[in-house]
Amino acid sequence: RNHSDMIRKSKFLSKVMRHEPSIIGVLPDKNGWIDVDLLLDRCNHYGIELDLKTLKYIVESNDKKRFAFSKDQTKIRASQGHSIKVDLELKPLTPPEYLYHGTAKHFLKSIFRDGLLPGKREYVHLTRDIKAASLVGKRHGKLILLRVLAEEMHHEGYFFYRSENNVWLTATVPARFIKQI
Ligand code: HQG
Repeated sequence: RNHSDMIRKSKFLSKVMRHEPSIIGVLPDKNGWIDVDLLLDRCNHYGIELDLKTLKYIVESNDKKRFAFSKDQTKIRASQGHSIKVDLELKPLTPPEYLYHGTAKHFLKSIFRDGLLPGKREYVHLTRDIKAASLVGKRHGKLILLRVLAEEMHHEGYFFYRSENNVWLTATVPARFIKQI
């Protein structure tokens, strides 16, 4: 299999399942699920060649496990990162003491003024893994690593969720819970 072709298809699937299902004319259900056969059919019509075997390969080999099949394997969705409104049916959890968020220097002033905001997405994305946070931050510019006092936020009544692929999600992070590291 051609690696860069898999990456290209995986990015296309992220776009469809997280942000713009309408580009191929599918409508995810309220929990974000799309029928697998329909997805394959619509992708092929759109010009993205995809069969079930390749889709399964993309799901399994994805570096961040971005997609998940339903239990009965008939549906698929993105595990996090959505800008479309989806109910991922995540239960609130007690977070670890610290979570990390990678961002860019040019956002810092505004982050320390307004806190971390979800922007176009449904949630602010946080991780336990400093390395993963660094990679995310670098995509935006000169890397800045932020430590979020997650346990303290939790004690003050803020809700935390963890996606299927272990990304921590919360609505917003007020500036007083953020420390630059
Ligand atoms: C920043 C990856 C100014 C925020 C990761 C970020 C994640 C503010 C950018 C997922 C701000 C939004 C999400 C404020 C936040 N003022 N800037 N008040 N509050 N920002 O792409 O977290 O590889 O929407 O720091 O693992 O970078 O795509 O979010 O820099 O899960 O699967 O606004 O992307 O997953 O950028 O990334 P994004 P993100 P994938």
